[in-house]
Amino acid sequence: MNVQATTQALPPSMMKTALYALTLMVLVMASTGDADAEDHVVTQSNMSFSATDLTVKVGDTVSFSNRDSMAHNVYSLSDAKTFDLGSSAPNTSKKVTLDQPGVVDVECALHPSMRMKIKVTQ
Ligand SMILES: [Cu+2]
Repeated sequence: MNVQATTQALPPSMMKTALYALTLMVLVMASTGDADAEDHVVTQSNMSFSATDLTVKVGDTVSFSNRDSMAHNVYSLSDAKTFDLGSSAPNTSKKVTLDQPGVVDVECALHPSMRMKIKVTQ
C-alpha cells in the first residue's frame, strides 16, 4: 500500500462529514459539562446548617458559607465524597464539587451536633 492509497481511503466529502460530526460532538460535550453545574449555598449560623437535607446533581458544587462569629470545620463522614474543608473563619466560604452519585453525611468537626446530608443524583 503506497501513501496515495492511504490518503484516498476516505473520499474528501466523507472526510468533511466526519470532521463536522467530530466538531459537533466536541461542542455538545463542552456544553453538557460545567456549564450546567449549579452552586448550592449552605450557610452556617447559630451553629447550624441552613439545609439539613440537600439534593444536588453530579457535577454541582456546594459552597459552605460561615456566617457565625466562630470558626467551623466542615467535613464528610462518607466514602461517596471525602473532604475536609479545614477550619473556616467567620465570613469565609469554601466550595466542594460533588463528582459522583451517593449520599454524603456532613458534620462540623468542632461542633458535632452540626450535621447535614447531601444527596447526589445523576
Ligand atoms: Cu462548627
